[in-house]
Amino acid sequence: MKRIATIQDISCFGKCSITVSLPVISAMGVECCIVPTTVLSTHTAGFTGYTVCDISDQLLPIAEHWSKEGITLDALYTGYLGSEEQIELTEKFIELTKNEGTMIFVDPAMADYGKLYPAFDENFPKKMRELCSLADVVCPNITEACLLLGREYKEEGDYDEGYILSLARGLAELGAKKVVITGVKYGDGRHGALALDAESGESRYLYGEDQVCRFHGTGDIFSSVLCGALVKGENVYDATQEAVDFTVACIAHTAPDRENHPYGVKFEECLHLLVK
Ligand code: PXL
Repeated sequence: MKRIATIQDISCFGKCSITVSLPVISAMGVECCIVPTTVLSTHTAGFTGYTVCDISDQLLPIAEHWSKEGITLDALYTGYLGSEEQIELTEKFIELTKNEGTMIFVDPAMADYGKLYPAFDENFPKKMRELCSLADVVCPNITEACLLLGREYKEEGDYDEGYILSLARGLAELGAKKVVITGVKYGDGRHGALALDAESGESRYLYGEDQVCRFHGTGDIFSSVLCGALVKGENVYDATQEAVDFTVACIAHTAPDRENHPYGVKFEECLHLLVK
């Protein structure tokens, strides 16, 4: 059985980060060890007045204990990190716990629709870029890719395939062997992700059925499936297709009930699709 440790926050309500990654990765038959950085009452996008308790002072004691116990990891998967200090602690965590063969998977969750999430200032992407340079795999959306590279953000309808590929190549230059750009939508109904295998230089688009509705937390669902599939030995194209298909299935399942479920997808009722 493969083992992933994921370093992210716990948003008690709102279906994102650890409350998504743990069930998704478990359903894939992969052990998921959680390393919570912060406990929030809700996520920060679309809620106000949420509580925040930073518990990242536990990161290094956890890492030191794990390495003393000889705990080995097939992957370290990082998601939303609440501050530059948390990124620094995460880098130290990786250094202390990775061994030969540990895949470092970074989802630089910090922005969407052309904007940083409310908790971050403009210096944050530079720090996230440093974490990305330690990664074997990165999977940003288009906004995150632009912020990481200091490139101009282009809206849906304004970009072409050359633009998306140049973002992926720019990120590969930071060091990642595999880059997956999520949330790519062309006006003709093609909607999915671009996967670049930097070692071979090949890239491929993986598409799913175009969805009109957008839900928060789907990026975390996508990266959890992608990380799980890669750890299980799938190539980056098959793994990306699996992530696209599952994310689309969750959105399509939830869209008719959006009124009752505006805050996230009903992924629980789709988990059986991941069980093999
Ligand atoms: O889904 C990413 C995410 C995770 N955790 C928290 C968030 C967000 C996005 O806004 O606020 C706390």
